Amino acid sequence: MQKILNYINGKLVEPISKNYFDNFDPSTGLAYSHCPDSDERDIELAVNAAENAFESWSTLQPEKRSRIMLRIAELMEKNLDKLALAESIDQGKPEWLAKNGEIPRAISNIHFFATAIEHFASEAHPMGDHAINYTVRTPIGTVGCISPWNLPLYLFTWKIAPALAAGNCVVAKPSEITPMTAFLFSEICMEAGLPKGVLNIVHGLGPKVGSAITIHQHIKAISFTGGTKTGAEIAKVAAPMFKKLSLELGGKNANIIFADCDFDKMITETVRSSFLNQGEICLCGSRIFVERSIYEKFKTAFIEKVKQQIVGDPLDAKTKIGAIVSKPHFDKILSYIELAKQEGGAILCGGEMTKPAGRCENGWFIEPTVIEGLSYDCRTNQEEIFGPVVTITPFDNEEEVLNYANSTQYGLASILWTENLTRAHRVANKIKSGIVWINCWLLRDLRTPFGGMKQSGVGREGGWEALRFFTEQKNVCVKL
Ligand code: TXE
Repeated sequence: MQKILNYINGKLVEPISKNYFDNFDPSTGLAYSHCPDSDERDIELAVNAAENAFESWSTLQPEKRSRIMLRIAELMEKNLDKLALAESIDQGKPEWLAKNGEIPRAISNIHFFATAIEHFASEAHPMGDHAINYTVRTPIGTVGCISPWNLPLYLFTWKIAPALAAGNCVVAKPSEITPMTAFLFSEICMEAGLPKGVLNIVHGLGPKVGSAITIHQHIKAISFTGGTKTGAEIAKVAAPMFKKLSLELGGKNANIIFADCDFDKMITETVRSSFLNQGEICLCGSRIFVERSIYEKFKTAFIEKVKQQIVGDPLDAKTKIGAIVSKPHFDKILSYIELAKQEGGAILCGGEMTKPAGRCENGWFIEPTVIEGLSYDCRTNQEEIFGPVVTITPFDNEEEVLNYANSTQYGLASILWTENLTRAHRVANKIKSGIVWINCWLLRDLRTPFGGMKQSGVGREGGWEALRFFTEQKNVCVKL
């Protein structure tokens, strides 16, 4: 079985403990590689390597850092098929999705920040002919990036790219559930000539490796994407140490459908926003609210389309919904379907695990599930399920649906479907989420701020926001 290795100080190395745990292919339910079970000693090595590399990396001219990062992006492009296949096997997502969506986006992340840093400017505030202030932005030092399992390389690169471009050295921890593409990425960094110690990737369990990053004195900032509970644990440790924190946490997003929407476009996109990547995207619209006058029409058309979604082998081009990432997560989703039934929900389609024939018969698959008849404030409608499960609920007016939409502890994203321009802006203005999509979903411009309100997180990623997060500012006031 293939052994994944840590990437520390420019080399692929075993964890100090020499311990590994199994890494599973969710489509077969079988272990297929070994992941390092690293601990705080490996983090110590990684932090030392990062500290040693910092002086030369942070003082390298931005265009030189940019050139190395662009070389990484080129090599990722060259390895697109290999990375996509690895992501699909490791995560369970359809290979076509990894190949057409996520890996290209991971490449864009590197490319985007590699070029952005060449245009990153600072501000000056002249005080007439009396004095001038200028603000310098400098890299922070060693920073920690902790990423999740749902979009493994995509979210990993989304964090490390701005951190590196800004001149920081990084200690990164991919999810232990999906470590493979970060490992392949470390090989690419070596081939691209990234100086040793600039990026260090330490694999292992969250409570061991993740918390060793969080607590380390020399790690000055932490960028984290994952569950809200984990985010709170990280904040508890990091805040009293005065670390900079960017937390991208869970979501329970509303998809609000008004009767005056473009119905066909809305149905197609709503299937996507419900079930893409098995519903394991923090931006999925898992609570669907439909204006009562089109509720029955919506229900019929939606269920018909959902039933056409093929659940099966992620490597099969016809598959729309692949495997659920891990056995514990599979069990968690099924337990929420049970909860929905107990809460009085009616399962309109799906609701069961499924076993595709052949190679995937022991994999972790769940049918796309649509539930109705639940109150907006029940647990099924308030807690993040993070799987192929949506609820549908009718509403009568704007005020009512805004109350439903804003009722959760989360505030990451929302989706609105209406052809009424005034209504679109009015509702967008009142909705409490960091991102609002009107008549579309997951249309992303990397320059825009990305992040959530309430318990969906703290801070924003993307564009200048990310480069600002990964730099310290200093104001210099000169008397003229
Ligand atoms: O995520 P965790 P889990 C949600 C989703 C899911 C739930 C739990 O609802 O069901 O979170 O998923 C590392 N200190 N999202 O448990 O644990 C961990 O190793 C430092 C939403 O798998 O938050 C991994 O690298 N780090 C989400 C990362 O944190 C720790 C994406 C995320 O894992 C740690 C994933 C600790 N104490 C899950 N414990 C999104 N918003 O996109 C774990 N980690």
